[in-house]
Amino acid sequence: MGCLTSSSKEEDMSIALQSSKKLKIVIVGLEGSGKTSILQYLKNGKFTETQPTIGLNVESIQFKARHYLIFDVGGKVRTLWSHYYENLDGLVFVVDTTDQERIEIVKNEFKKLGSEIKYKIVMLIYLNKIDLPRSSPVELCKDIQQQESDIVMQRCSAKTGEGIWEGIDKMNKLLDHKFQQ
Ligand SMILES: Nc1nc2c(ncn2[C@@H]2O[C@H](COP(=O)(O)OP(=O)(O)O)[C@@H](O)[C@H]2O)c(=O)[nH]1
Ligand SMILES: [Mg+2]
Repeated sequence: MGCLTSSSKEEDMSIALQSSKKLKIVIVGLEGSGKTSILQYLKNGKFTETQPTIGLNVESIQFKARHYLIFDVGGKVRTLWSHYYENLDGLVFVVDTTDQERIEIVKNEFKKLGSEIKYKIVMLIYLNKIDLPRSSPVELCKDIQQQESDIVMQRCSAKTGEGIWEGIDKMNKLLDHKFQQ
């Protein structure tokens, strides 16, 4: 028969408590990187053609015992991203691995996150579009502020679904650690 120690009971209790509330996640990334496609995949379990996002998409999704409220902020006006950075439980940063032309912009935007988000954050970086032959490896350097944060990376394709659930699972595990502390 299984036996829980008091500390694991407390851990289970704290996970159960925060599972019942919706966790706020924001997806950012350059326009066309695949943010809405990833969100649609998470919502519908399959790829759906997207329209350019004007303003904001918000979806509520459940993964394991956790409820996420995910904000997909249009990539065109990048200064708007920071309006969503308050009280975040996690941030998803999407990179188009086929877009070599804008890779320097991606690197700068990633670094900027470090100075704009002033607290330790759980972050998932999706390296998207790996189904395409021109997909190449991407390296991102952390800003000093980001050294503190918990960051995981996942190669993925919103077209085939490869890596999409693995990414959320990695972020979910980081959140388990965060709420156990
Ligand atoms: N081949 C491929 N195309 C993708 C992938 N993710 C997104 N796309 C396409 O890239 C374009 C932009 O995607 P979208 O999700 O609207 O990007 P957003 O502007 O970041 O929301 C669309 O034509 C998508 O079908 C992917 O993983 N593989
Ligand atoms: Mg979009």
